[in-house]
Parts: sequence; C-alpha cells; structure tokens
Amino acid sequence: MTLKLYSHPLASYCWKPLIALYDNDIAFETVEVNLGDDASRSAFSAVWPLLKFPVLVDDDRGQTVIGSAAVIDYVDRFAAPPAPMIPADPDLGWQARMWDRLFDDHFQTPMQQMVGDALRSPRDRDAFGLGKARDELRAAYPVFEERLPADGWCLGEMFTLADCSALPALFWADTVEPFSADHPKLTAYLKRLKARPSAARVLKEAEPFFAWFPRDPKPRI
Ligand SMILES: N[C@@H](CCC(=O)N[C@@H](CS)C(=O)NCC(=O)O)C(=O)O
Repeated sequence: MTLKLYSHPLASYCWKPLIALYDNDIAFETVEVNLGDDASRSAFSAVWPLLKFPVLVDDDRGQTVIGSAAVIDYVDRFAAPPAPMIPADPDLGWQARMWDRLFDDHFQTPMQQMVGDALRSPRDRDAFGLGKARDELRAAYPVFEERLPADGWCLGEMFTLADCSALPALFWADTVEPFSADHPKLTAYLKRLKARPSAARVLKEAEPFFAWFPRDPKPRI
C-alpha cells in the first residue's frame, strides 16, 4: 500500500491521523503543504480544491481520503493496523466517534477561531468572535473535566480515535486558554497523551514550527 499524507506539522487536524499512523507503525510518505507557497498550493489544489488538510492519497487503491477522522477510518480498514483506532465493539465504536466529534467541536473549533483571529490584520480582527470562542472553550472545560476518566485513555484501556483527537484538541486549547487547578483531569489526561510515543513524536516534529504560532505564549511541549 502506497500512502501519501498531505499535511503540515503545525496543523492541529493533521496530528490526529499522524498519531494513528505512528501508533500502528504504518508506512506513509508525508507531503508538506504550504498554502503560502504558490507551487505547493497549486499542487495541493489538484488533490483537494477546497485546500483543507489532512488528505490521504492511496495510489494503489486509487482513493483520496479527506478529513482527519476519515483518514483514520480508512487506515483502520485498509492498512491492516495491528491495533485499529475505531474499536470493533459497537458500543466502544460509537463512543470513539462521538468523542472525536466532541473534541473537534468544542476544543478545535473555538481554538482555531482564536488562532485565525490572530492571523488577521489588526483592522480585520473580531473582538466579539474572539471573546465568544474563548467563552466556548471556558464552558467546555468543566463539562469535559466531569466526564473524562481520571486515568487510562478516553474510553478506558484501549487507545482509540478519541485519544488521537484529544491530543491536538487539548494541547492547542491549553495553549490559547490554559487549564487551571480547576481542571486536574484535563491536565493529567493531556500529560498522559503527550507521553504516548506516537504523540510525543508528532509533538517533537512540530516543535521547530512553534515559533511561527501567531499568538503569545507560544506552545510548549
Ligand atoms: N474537519 C476537517 C478540518 C480540516 C482543517 O480545518 N484543517 C486545517 C489545518 S488544521 C486547514 O486545512 N487549514 C487551512 C485553511 O483553512 O486555509 C478535518 O477533520 O480534517
């Protein structure tokens, strides 16, 4: 199987499939997308004209897989991973998918709005939208704090799609709106995630790009 992952080391959604691929030791080639570079942008546009990544291309099967969760699902089905990220148990399966959505909707989305605002020129910034995004993160923290387990992974012993999703969600949310003493479970879960070798590798590869992060404080592993 010849897999190509279009991604960027700083792109939070790309971390999800990267963690899944590294965790299962699946061979793939990375194509780094730089939307600020005309050649890279136009090459990527031929793959996916809407210019969002990650995108996985499987040359052997002639498939283009768009979106972080779809890439993990595809790899689970066709790359024969030793430990699939979407559990075969139906109840664990829907829960893994649900938590993936929840981390995206309630952490990644507001976090990306805050980062997106910082990328605009001061004239185009949106103080109302920024405050709303921060409020959404602040509202999510106690809800997740109550529902996440005190140890292990999101669904217990098995490392799943939910955990692949949680690492970038929690890491970047904690960067833009730090967890506090009120969030011991979120803090401890993020620490456990960072220590997972696949996640630690993703973080190490992203670290040289942290200086480009458009807000202060810069991210720290
Ligand atoms: N729902 C998509 C979100 C993809 C997404 O927003 N990716 C960001 C990078 S983290 C992106 O492509 N940003 C480029 C842009 O918006 O111009 C997924 O799960 O993959």
